[in-house]
Amino acid sequence: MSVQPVEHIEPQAAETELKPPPLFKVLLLNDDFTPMDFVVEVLQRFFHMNTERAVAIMLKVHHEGMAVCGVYPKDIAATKVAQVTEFARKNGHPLACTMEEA
Ligand code: TYC
Repeated sequence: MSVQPVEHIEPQAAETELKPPPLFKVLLLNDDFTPMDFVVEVLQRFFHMNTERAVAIMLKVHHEGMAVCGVYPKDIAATKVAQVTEFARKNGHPLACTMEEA
């Protein structure tokens, strides 16, 4: 059996083109009950923000209704949402965290 020259088996460029994986924004939503200090702790613990940035993002959510906490590949974004939601519920707060395609 003869080996085919590679130019005869190479797929079309369009078939092999690799798209970058889609990214997802992780969002925090405002509510009337979750304490501001708790939201700041969430942003520091799960999104690795310093205090100044965490306070700024918390206040953006408080005044504007929502803010982006970070942008990640899908599985990492989903893990952040799950971790934040579990942490909030375990502490008795209704804090809402969601994700949407960037
Ligand atoms: N609005 C809340 C309060 O006044 C604070 C808050 C900020 C809650 C951000 C949720 O994602 C949030 N205690």
